[in-house]
Amino acid sequence: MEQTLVLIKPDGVQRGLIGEIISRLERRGLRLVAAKFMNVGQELAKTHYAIHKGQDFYEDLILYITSSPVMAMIWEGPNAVAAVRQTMGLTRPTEAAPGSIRHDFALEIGRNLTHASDAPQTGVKEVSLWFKPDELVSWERATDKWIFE
Ligand code: DAT
Ligand code: MG
Repeated sequence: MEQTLVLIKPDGVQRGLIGEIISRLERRGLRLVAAKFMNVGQELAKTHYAIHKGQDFYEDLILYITSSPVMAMIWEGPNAVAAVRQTMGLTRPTEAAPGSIRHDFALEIGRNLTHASDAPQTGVKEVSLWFKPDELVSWERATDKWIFE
């Protein structure tokens, strides 16, 4: 089953949007596999955002993600990566589709509330960066057969 890392970033946590965001992912039909509420250290932040090193927003990105706790989660389902990216909306909130989280709750690219893996292979990499294997819960929902074909 395809898995994706989802982070509710410090702005989402501080603004009390954890429940709202989890609720939208549940409603979409995705299945929660792991969750932890945590502070992000420098090392993890830099590894996670290594691809953006050298960009002019990189230092602010590291400051932002390490500034206050995040809610880190793994969600799974068919096409989980694409589904979650769609539910989050485009990176720049003013370009995000109406009804998406970034459209409905955000204004600025540097305060866009969430992170989600951008491809299945990135999902695999990010899941193992953020979680130990024994933190993942393999389970079946009573509703799975009505959501997963
Ligand atoms: P996404 O979070 O949608 O995967 P990304 O991987 O391109 O977007 O960038 C990671 C984060 O970096 C993004 O959520 C916000 C910040 N960011 C990206 N591009 C930016 C820019 N041009 N100016 C300021 N912040 C930016
Ligand atoms: Mg990204």
